[in-house]
Amino acid sequence: MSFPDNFVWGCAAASYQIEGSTQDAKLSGESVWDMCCKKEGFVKGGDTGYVACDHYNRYQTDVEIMKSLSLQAYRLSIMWPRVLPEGTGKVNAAGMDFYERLVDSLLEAGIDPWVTLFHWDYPVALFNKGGWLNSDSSDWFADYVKLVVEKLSDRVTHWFTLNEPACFIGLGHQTGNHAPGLQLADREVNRAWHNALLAHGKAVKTIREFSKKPARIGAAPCFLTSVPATESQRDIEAARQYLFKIRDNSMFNASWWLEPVLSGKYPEDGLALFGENGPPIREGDMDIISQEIDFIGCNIYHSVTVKEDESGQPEVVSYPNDYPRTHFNWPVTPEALRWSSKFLYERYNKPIVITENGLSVNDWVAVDGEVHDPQRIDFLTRYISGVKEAIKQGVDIRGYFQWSIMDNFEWAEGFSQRFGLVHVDYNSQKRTIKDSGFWYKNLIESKGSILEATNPLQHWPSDAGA
Ligand code: GCO
Repeated sequence: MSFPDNFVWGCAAASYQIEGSTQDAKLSGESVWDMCCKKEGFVKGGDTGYVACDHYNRYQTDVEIMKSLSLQAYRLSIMWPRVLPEGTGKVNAAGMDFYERLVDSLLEAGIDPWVTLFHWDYPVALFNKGGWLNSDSSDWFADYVKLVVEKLSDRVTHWFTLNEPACFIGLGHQTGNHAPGLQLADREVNRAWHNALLAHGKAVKTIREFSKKPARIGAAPCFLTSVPATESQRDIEAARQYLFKIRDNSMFNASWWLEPVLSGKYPEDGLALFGENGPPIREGDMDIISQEIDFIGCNIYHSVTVKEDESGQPEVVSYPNDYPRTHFNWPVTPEALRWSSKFLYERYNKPIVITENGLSVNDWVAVDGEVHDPQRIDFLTRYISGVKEAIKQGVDIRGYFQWSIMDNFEWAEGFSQRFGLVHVDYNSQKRTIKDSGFWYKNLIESKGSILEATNPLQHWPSDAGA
């Protein structure tokens, strides 16, 4: 079996991580990431996104590289304060023009732009008015979305609302290690969360209402995913239960986002856990939040492994010290995409798009001038084989977006984590396509069939200590 003919092969990146020119003379407003980059100790080594990959000035070169790699689609995001420096009101025409030119170049190169409306670069001007805690915040977002949709929807047909609320609310407003760096109590965190859910729903409505072409809309959440320790029915059920239950007050519980969006209600176990610190739900809110979407985007990098314990409950199996890990120290769990997509599809019956997947490797330009990254090729081979397996078992997966087309600014980790298929020298801005980039090109051109030549063990290492 190969991948379906209409399966979409792409790469992803995000505005703040690659564009640079964030606080430039071109009238962009600041984002909360610009704000936090100035705080000592916030980002490793004092790195900032002020220049990053200078994609704002070099986007044509980057689109040429994407074309040379035969990408069919590219998932980009729009920097809200670049187009609306104050978050609302006056438009920065030069900023909007940048995205128009980028979209046009992609289309000329035969690459379909899939646009994420918010990937964490929140306008400081709105943060100063309370940001996601302000009850107007979902309307601010909807107004911004309307502007973008009016400008781009004659050419863009695939949209994502918010990227990873678990990160920008959970890490941004609860643990504080992402921008805007707040550590709030559960009640406030849930208020921000609820406003983000409303923003998602209003964005979906806005896209449907104003899009010039029929739009396909998804969300791109992230959450803690799980894989079963063995293929036994009991471990599979344990992994499924673990995925969907609310385990603690973290925003990384899958159901805390998915249930409101896809079922129109918060999960009971979460409401019970938070009690009076739960989200401030007003009449009508859940209808707004649960607007019909066309697919679920999955940003998945790794999973916990779960088995059924003696009392029949899910139990997390710990990874031994010698377990394979990426440069980020994330465990390599080849079955993550296979099981997560299957569990989600069985529960919600919505098409799935893998919107992010990849790994960081501390790779460098070798003496021969090339970048050899066999671990990335191996990782992608294993994970994408899991996608193939899921499709074979009937899961409706429409596309795969590797994270990321190029090395970039990895948030609080600065430039210390390289996720790209293309190496970036941040001093010279030289781009070097890595071995994995050429491999991915072959994968796309063969419609995934080069995977047939390999037979990656799905259970790897064989028993994860189970
Ligand atoms: C994410 C982010 C990306 C990260 C990537 C690697 O959506 O978490 O979208 O911005 O760079 O996930 O950590």
